[in-house]
Amino acid sequence: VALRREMREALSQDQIVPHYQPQVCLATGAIVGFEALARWHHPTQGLLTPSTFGAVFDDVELATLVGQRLIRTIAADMRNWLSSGLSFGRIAVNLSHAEFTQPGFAGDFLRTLDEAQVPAEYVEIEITEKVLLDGHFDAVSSALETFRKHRIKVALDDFGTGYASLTHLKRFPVDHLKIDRSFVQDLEHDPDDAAIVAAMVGLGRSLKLQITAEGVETAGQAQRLQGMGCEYAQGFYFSHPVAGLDVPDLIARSK
Ligand code: G
Ligand code: G
Ligand code: MN
Ligand code: NA
Repeated sequence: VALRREMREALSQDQIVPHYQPQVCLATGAIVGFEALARWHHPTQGLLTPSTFGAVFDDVELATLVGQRLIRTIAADMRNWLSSGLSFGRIAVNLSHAEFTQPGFAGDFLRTLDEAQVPAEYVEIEITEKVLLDGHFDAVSSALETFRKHRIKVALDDFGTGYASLTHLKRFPVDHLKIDRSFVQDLEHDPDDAAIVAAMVGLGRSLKLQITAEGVETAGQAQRLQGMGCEYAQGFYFSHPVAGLDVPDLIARSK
């Protein structure tokens, strides 16, 4: 209840903003896109990550309000970048199970992009297995179909951490697997983790999915991943998430 009041206040003061973390091609180092991550410019506590306010994404009303604000800001950022001729690749937007329960959600999302004159194909959505498990099978399926009809790619986030990951790959249309960072962090030292990641990469490749390893923090991890046939990566080794204003610089420096 306190969070609800605080979050409404935060939205009215424009304190909720997206930051952007690059996703890179391991072979070339080129930035192929960014993941948008919610941040709260808290008036007294500084810049907060969803570890402190992520509960908003579980509440239908708050998730919808915050989600709408974020997508509007992301669309405005993308419009600016497009207008200045910047090639930023694809922007991945995290969507929660709560947002999918709202009727008309996919249509509203698409309308926001359209109003900003941002082609939908520059956007990707990231969902976790929780979205797929939530019992709203028909609503989720039809939203995903709508997104994909507009050439929005669907990424499965935190891949490997759920209990039925393989079933989901069969039942839902997914384009992109994001290997959870819990498997990546000890990759160089734990042979079991290395075997698991190699298997996930092999699975993704045989299903012709894009594969991105998350949470890459060292050159050694990047090298091992590339050796396993993983094409893309994201993590502090390449860059922390940055404010929208810093995205053009980051792209310029990566060239
Ligand atoms: O940025 P950080 O690592 O703190 O993000 C923590 C978690 O919060 C991640 O799992 C991420 O997917 C989730 N998250 C970040 N931004 C958003 C958002 O805009 N919407 C939703 N639903 N989840 C988000
Ligand atoms: O669950 P999701 O993949 O959306 O989570 C992304 C979160 O992971 C963000 O909060 C981001 O800040 C964090 N993150 C991004 N790169 C790294 C990294 O290299 N190491 C660690 N520990 N966290 C990372
Ligand atoms: Mn994510
Ligand atoms: Na993840």
